[in-house]
Amino acid sequence: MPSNGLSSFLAGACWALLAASFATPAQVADYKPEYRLSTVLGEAFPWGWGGKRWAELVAEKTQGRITIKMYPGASLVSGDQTKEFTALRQGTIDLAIGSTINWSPQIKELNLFALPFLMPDYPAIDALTQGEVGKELFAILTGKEVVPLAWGENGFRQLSNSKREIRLPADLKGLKIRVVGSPLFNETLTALGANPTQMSWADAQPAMATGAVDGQENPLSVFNAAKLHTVGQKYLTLWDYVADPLIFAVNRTVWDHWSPADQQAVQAAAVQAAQEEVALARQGVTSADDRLLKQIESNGVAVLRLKPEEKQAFRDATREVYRNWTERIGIELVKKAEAAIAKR
Ligand code: X2X
Repeated sequence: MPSNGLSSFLAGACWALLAASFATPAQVADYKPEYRLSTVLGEAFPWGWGGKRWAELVAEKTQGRITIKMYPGASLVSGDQTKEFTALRQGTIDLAIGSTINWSPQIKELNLFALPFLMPDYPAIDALTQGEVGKELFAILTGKEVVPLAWGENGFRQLSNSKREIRLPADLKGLKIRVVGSPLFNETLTALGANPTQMSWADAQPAMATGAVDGQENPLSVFNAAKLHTVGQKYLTLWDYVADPLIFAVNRTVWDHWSPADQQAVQAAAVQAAQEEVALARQGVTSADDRLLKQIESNGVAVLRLKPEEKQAFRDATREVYRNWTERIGIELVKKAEAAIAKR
């Protein structure tokens, strides 16, 4: 290259660099100063911890171009967690980490995880979320103006109440149990002889404190961090009847106005935060590591571990509900899920 050719090449390169450095701020100028992330539970819970972690990793990976602020308590939808998905879709919420239960009124396929006794253990959850079923569910969300990025976890939901030990369906007879979200929960608890009543998480705690309801079902991490023993929940049955995964997702319009590099950063941050969040959600609640269970017991809660035949009685009593909801969720999808679990 002749020397004047070289200098004009260098000048050209300088201009290109300069143009690029101008292009970046111009692009960032139409970014919002703050993106609002909705969660139901706050930082004391794995769910809210995961939200904080996502925000932190996004700030790091985008060098501060994207700032996420977390709004726990589903406060962006006035606490009505079953409206979260609609708000995310419409853009009132920019990002969310939502439970499959809370989004199932809008996406019937997400009821899959609430089919009673579908998933016996953690590998079963993973077989769904990390396999074909998870991909299919994400495709459904993508068709609804939402960009799903990663699967987190609330956890296996255990049954607690203030009245008595529950070992068999007959023990549930007439107990008022708070449930959330989908009518599937109403039908399951009704089939077991209980008297379910739907309300948001915000309303659930006062309802337990006043005795308006006798019991509830939530993962042990939630039971412990929310200190449900202080609102009369003295009996806890470990029955693993359903588990709710969480979905890390972004509103489509918000996603589309980010640069490809920032989209990639937000996605990588979601995957990492979700992985760490799932590990945290599973801490202390297994036979190998039962620290959380010990803590709950030390608070005076009677923790009941069911014998296989006792668990089977709950399973038998909910078979009809399982069958009915298989049709509503989609027979193909449920069959695919059952096959993935059998192969785990
Ligand atoms: O409301 C509940 O029970 C909770 C916190 O677990 C969910 O948001 C699904």
